Formats: sequence, C-alpha cells, structure tokens
Amino acid sequence: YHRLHGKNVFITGASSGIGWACAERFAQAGSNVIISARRLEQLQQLETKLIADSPTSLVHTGQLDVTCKESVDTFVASIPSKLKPIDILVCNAGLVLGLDKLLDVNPQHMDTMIDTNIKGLVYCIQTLLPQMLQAGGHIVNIGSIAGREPYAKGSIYCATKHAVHAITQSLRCELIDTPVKVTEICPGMVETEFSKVRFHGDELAAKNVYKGIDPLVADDIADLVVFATSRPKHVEIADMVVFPHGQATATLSHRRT
Ligand code: NDP
Ligand code: 8X3
Repeated sequence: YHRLHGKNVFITGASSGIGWACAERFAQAGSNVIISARRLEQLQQLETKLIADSPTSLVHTGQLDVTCKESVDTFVASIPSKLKPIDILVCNAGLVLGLDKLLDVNPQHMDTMIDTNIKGLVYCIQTLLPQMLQAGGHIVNIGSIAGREPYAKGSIYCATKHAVHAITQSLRCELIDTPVKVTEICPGMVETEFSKVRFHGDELAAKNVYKGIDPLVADDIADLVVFATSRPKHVEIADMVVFPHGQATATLSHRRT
C-alpha cells in the first residue's frame, strides 16, 4: 500500500461501519484522512483513535450531511490546504430505511434514501471532481449487491444502489481520457449499523439479519477499498462484488441452524 502514503482521502459516512473502517485503513497506510458524517461525537472518537494509532497522518474532521449540496460545498471549501488536493474520494454515506412492499413505502423514507444514496453521492462527486481532473484522483463508490439484484421489500433501496451502479459506469466512460479512476464496490451482508438503521434501532431485528451467517465486517470492505486505490497508475478496478461465504445472491444465503 506504499502508493497511499501521503495521499489525501475524503470519506463520507465515516462515523460508523465501512466508512470508519476505511478511515482506519487509509491512516494505517500513511494517508491523510478527511472524515465526515452527521454525528460529530462519533467522528471525534474516530479522530482520537486515528491520531493515537497513526500519528503521522493528518486528520480533518467535520460534520457533513451529504443531502445538502450547499453543506457539501461549504465543507469542501473548509478543508485545510495541507489536505488538498483530494486524491481519493470514498462515497460511502448511505442507508436503507425499512423493509416494505412498494405499496407500503413511507414517502419520507423514500426521499431520505434517494437524497442520501443518489443525490448525496452526486453532490460529493460534483464538488470534488473538478480538482481531480487536474491533479488526478480516484473515486470509490460503495454500491451494493442490491444494486445488481432487486429483491422484494427493497425496491427503493435497490433502485438507489442500481443508480449508484449506473452513475459509476457513466462516470468511468466520461473520465476515460482523464487521470481520474472510478471504482464501485458492491458488498453483500456486512454487519455494521446498517440493519439497525433499516429497522429504526431494533437491535433484535438487526441481529436476525445475520443469524447463522458469518457476515462480512467493515474491515473486509475497507481492505478492498485500499486495495483498489493502491494499484499501479494503469490499473483501474471497475467493480468488485463481495459476499460472506454462505451468501450467494442478494437473497440466497445458507444459514447454520
Ligand atoms: P452504517 O449505518 O454503519 O454507516 C452508514 C454511514 O453513513 C454512517 O457513518 C452515517 O453517519 C452515514 N450517513 C447516513 N446518512 C448520511 C448523510 N445524510 N450525510 C452524511 N453521512 C450519512 O452502515 P454501513 O457502513 O454498512 O454503510 C456504508 C455504505 O455501505 C452504505 O452506502 C450502504 O448502503 C453500503 N452497503 C452496506 C451493506 C451492509 O450490509 N452493511 C451492504 C452493501 C452496501 P451519520 O448517521 O453520522 O450521518
Ligand atoms: C445492503 C445489502 O441486500 O442487505 O446493501 O440490502 S442488502
């Protein structure tokens, strides 16, 4: 991972799960990290950990709600110059709310998923891509197996992750003659706060999602993000689909009883 040393990495949704793990992995590899999310307290805990574990890495921490374009612009403008230009953008902030048939989808949940998973990702890319076009860069979008295989009671979330897939592919075509690479990472089941958020804080319902499975953990995905972004200049990993062993499709899992 020597190529990551001294790189400036911007991570959205770093207050838990995959984003948090990415911040740790990049800092361990000698990158400087900009960590953002809505929950500042969690980010401050992460910052303390990063500074203790990786004292040579610079850390910039700030509250950011990706659904607000203005706040993305303001946040990026506030990044100290020693952490610019951004070399790597990890568009990770995302969420699912509910597990409902289309007829029962709560309109506010639908808006939040679309605003976060699609529009928030686009705002971050629109804000950071111009500087990458000059200096070079790498955009990593966290998609999902839900962006390849729609499943019952997941229509809106699946649609948002299909959108992430489409946006990533379009972007790679648009950037073909530039020094910017684009990668999509599509995980299956990863045990993070994801299911807790889906079931509105119901810990038992969240635990049941992973019952009888050895789910992926956030570090497994962070490993792939640092792998993809540390390849030689001419290597562009387009996408990676990753499951825990025991999961074969979005809905086919083998559970130990
Ligand atoms: P977590 O719930 O643990 O983390 C989600 C992160 O997104 C949090 O840091 C949260 O921070 C942040 N976030 C949510 N809304 C916003 C917002 N409006 N602005 C900024 N940050 C926001 O889940 P994961 O780590 O699992 O999820 C990360 C990504 O991985 C998501 O895009 C998810 O769709 C994807 N994914 C997850 C899978 C899984 O099984 N866990 C499988 C496939 C993909 P805060 O609340 O502080 O804002
Ligand atoms: C998360 C994967 O299939 O649980 O993106 O919705 S799934």
